[in-house]
Amino acid sequence: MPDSKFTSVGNVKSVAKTENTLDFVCEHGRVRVAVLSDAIIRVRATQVTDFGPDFSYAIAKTKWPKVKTDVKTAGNTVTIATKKLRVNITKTPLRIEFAKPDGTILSRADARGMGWEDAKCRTYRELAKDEMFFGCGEKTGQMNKRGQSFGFWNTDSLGHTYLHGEIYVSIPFLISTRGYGIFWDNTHRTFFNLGHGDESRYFLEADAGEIDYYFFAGDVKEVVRTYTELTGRMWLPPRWALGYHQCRWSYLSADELLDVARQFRRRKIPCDVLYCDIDYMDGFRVFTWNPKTFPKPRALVAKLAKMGFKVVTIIDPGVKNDDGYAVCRDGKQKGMFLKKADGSGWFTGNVWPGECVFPDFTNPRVREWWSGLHKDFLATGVAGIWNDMNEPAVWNHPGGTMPLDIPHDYDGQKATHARAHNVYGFNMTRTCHEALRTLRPNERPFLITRAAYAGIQRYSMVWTGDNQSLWEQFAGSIPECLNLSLSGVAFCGPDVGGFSRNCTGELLARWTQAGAFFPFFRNHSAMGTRAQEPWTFGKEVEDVCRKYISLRYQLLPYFYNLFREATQAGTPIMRPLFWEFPNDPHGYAVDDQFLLGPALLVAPVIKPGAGQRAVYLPAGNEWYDYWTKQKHAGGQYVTARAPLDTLPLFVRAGSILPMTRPIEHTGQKTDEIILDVYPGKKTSGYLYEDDGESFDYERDAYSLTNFTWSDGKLRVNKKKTGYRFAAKKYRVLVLSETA
Ligand code: MIG
Repeated sequence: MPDSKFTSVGNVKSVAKTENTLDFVCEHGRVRVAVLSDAIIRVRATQVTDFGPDFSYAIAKTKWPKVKTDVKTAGNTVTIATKKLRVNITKTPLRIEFAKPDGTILSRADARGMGWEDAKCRTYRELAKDEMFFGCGEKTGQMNKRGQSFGFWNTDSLGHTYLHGEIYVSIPFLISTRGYGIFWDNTHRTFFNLGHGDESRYFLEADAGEIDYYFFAGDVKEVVRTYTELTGRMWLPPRWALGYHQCRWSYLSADELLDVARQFRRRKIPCDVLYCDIDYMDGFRVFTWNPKTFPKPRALVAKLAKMGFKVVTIIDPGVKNDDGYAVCRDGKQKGMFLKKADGSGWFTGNVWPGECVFPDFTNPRVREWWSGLHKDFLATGVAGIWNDMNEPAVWNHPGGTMPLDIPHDYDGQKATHARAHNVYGFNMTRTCHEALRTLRPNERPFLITRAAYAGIQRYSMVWTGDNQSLWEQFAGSIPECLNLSLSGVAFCGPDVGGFSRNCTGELLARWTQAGAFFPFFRNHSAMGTRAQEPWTFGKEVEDVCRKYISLRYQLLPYFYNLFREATQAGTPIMRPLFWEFPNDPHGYAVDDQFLLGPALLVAPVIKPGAGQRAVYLPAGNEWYDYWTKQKHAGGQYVTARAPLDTLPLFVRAGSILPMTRPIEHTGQKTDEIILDVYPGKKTSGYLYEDDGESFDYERDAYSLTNFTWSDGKLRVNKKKTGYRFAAKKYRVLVLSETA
């Protein structure tokens, strides 16, 4: 038995109460249960005599207003009651049960409860018969994680498949369909077993450290809202980041990049962002440009800007170990890099530049220094930063990362890499975010990171790393991004077309169709694979790509609404069917379709050769086929026609989609909003507008307009009018209500 050495915390020996906290001294450790709000309970446990400092990189909100709590002891049980929860804690032995105020059980400890196995900490909980799990951050495989087990350990995983549990991002956050969620906040290697091998229980464990978890009571929406209240929410990205991005490892020179830009404009394929992957650097030295191939970065960026393109450049954590290189020399002088465990010198490891030293991003002093390095670099006018390899990937050490004993500052707490690993990339990208905010105080930053930990949404969007040009991985990107979206990271997406292996024309056409509806829309491919830009497979595929990239741009007002919703309540932009239709049980099983916001149902064609597909229309609403405008009842499968140029797409009856005429990049202004009306019992929509680039929206410089449609008439209700350049013209498109 893997758990034969497990020791639970045992019986309670004494209880003390302070404010909203109960402290239990147990036979084998201490347990602290704190009420943060009516719906959030924090549970900590330690096997040593006292708790460590209360510190977490993930948590954004540390001060909670006092909530009314009732604590009662009756016999063997202490009960904590809030407006939304009842926590029943039995004392011999200590077991925690969460229930609704009416007594309905939400979650109960398994007979083993929580405790220790050597350095490991673990909590066992009962698994209910009908329980399903979602969230868990960036995970491959099916959307419902019940019956699965996987680790959380940020891993550079080129060539990964659905069998790899540990990939780039660790967000140990679980959403249960039984009306609760759990965030397991431990940065050591973590492991979730969600009923794998034994369907009567699930368990969460970490290699070391304290048990520290947050229990959220509520339905899925409420759990995501409160989880993101605790770990923070994204800011509104610059509007251009919602456009189409084109990348390649690598465009090898300024001329090549300019050529790609010209192709987009000449072919009238909309695009906003071009990337410089690692080869723009001088020998892979971060913060430098290759003087031969990218001799005048400032001029290049300016030239592209004139054509309506932004440039995003990659920055890796590894600093070439070369004392002739200023970043390395300066960093060594100032003691910015990680040292070996025995103190005998810098820790070195190999990545792209050859032998490298690595900044300790868990040290505030190092973060400030690294942040400062962005100053000259950003003076080129580069618009955004891409952080890669920040798991961190280190090729020549076992496990492809640093030895676990490398010492880190961990914000003064001193920890080894075993504890710092999962927050290394988080802190790198956070540093870059802070640099952008400092250097460009009223400009919304754009960052893309590969590695992350819970709370990353405060600093960056996340793309899902090195996928492959395979149909199965295209299909897998739907549940992967849905779960990531439910885990606080609403702004996410895969490499469209697939990174490694060779894409085919059909796959690119289908993936671009679908990618147009993901929050992040970037085509990227690996060195050595065939070219994958939209025009590289001939006219038919190019036309399909143009059509859907254009549609994306026409839908930007709708997308922008959704991004704003994400900033406000952590609301996912792409949503599983059950987000909008929790009472339709079939929606929980559908992970080859998704909703974009409340109104659009996207059903990508994920099989080669398919000319049609079955689409499940959620119950409780009627749906219009976007292309034929034919109306269907919900709660059934329909067969959608899907020749190569047609992505099955449905609109919820009762929606008004705000759109614009086609544009080629977000710099092209349109002063007219097209309201595409799909009549239902009640028909409404809205439009959020601001300048798309500054933080003035936080100071009321935004407009919010509500629309309703009834009796053949549009009603406009201006709720907020803080944005001076809000659209003045609306054009209504409406289909006949009898269609
Ligand atoms: O070892 O920078 O996931 O997007 O093109 C490969 C080169 C390093 C991995 C990233 C990929 C990027 C590539 N990088």
